[in-house]
Amino acid sequence: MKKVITYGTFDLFHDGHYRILERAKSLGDYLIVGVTTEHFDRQRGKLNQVDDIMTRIENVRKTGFADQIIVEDHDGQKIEDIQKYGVETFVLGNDWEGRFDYLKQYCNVVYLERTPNISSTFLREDRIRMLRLGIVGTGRIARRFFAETKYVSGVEAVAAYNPQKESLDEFCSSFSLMPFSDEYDKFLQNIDLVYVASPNQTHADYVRRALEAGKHVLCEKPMTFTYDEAVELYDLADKNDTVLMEGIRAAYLPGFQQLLTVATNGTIGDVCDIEACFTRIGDPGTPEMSDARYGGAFLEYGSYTLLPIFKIMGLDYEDFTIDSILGDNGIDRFTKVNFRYKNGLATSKTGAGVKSEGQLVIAGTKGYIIAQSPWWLIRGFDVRYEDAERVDHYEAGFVGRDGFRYEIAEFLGKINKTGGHDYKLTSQESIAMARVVEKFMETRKRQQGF
Ligand code: C2G
Repeated sequence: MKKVITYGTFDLFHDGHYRILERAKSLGDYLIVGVTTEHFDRQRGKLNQVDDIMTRIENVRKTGFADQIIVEDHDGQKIEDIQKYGVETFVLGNDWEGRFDYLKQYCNVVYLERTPNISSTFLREDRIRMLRLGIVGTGRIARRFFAETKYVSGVEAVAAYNPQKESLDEFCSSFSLMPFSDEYDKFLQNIDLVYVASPNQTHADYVRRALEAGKHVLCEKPMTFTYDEAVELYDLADKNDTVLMEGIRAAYLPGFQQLLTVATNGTIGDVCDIEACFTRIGDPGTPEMSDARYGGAFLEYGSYTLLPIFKIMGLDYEDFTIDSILGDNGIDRFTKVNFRYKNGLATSKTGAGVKSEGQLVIAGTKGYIIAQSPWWLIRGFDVRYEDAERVDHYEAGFVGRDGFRYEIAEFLGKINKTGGHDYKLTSQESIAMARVVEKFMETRKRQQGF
């Protein structure tokens, strides 16, 4: 029997998919079709799928060409499948020409001509309106963010806002955006959604005004400095039927989702302790290194270190304490937050102008998870046990440099209601973080003698 294999996402099943399956089948007498999981697609940078995997499998089945349908969920699986199923011919469309030539040592590799003028991307864009994005703040992070918007379909950055004209003009002329240096309301009229990346102390006000104008908002962390304000903003978003999301990038990366699964599925037993550390020695002039009111270690990095703690241990802690060491300029140079839960402990450690091992360690009764720096841009982690010889390594890469595209895709998924239920970073978790931020601000103020 001559076995042929082909793979794909097969999202919004269309004629191009039908035709490749038809031709693949005719190259042999038994066709195996590998349908990708959402997790695998996210790792390889396909972020906007509409159909879930069962729908995609069903659509392949309905063509009648597939004798066997399998699921593709990891890199390197093609080599395994070819050997496991005794495949003679591997088929893919010629948009992949050359990319799978390394499989020639196992079987024939055939690239068939792609059906012109049809693709899942066209169909997706047809279904969803192109959304206009405005960026508030034009500093370092906004630049990195802008670059990643190009990789998410359905959104286009069109305008930027910054009261500081010089920075604004430079940003807008490099990226061909409409500049707005005053008249925030007018800026809002030209867009559908906002990314707020201005200085920390300005976040909440920009967010509120955008929500009031009915715009969807993605805001850099920390979104607010107080619990009440966080509640108020999420309520406002609800009331106006808009999406509000705090931009804690780590939450949206595929590797972080995998880490959460392994931390909670019994692999390491009961979780007893979490230690999350993020430190950086930045440039002396940057706000995080010099702004005693709104900069410093915890405000800059604390959202990251609180994230795994709240995701894994939950929000029902019994108590928490905060301790900081201040630098000469008044910023918190190093801050430790200790949580006590009924059956566990957790520590967040952040440093600005201090360097420590930036790792995430999750201790359990059967073993522990260790994710090395930069675990907030996670690409993999280890599980270790009492038996030091035994180490399970998990790889969960992502495409792009900064992980922004996963956050943007999540934001769009929520707006277009294609992203499913909100679970990666819930409003309750974001509000719980604001409570810690509020207490931190009070503690630091007392310590600074303000
Ligand atoms: N295809 C085609 N004509 C089109 C569109 C797609 O022939 N107009 C083919 C693709 O070349 C691919 C198959 O249909 O062979 C599935 O396409 P996608 O669903 O886009 O999946 P893809 O990302 O190409 O998956 O492991 C996954 C594979 O490596 C590729």
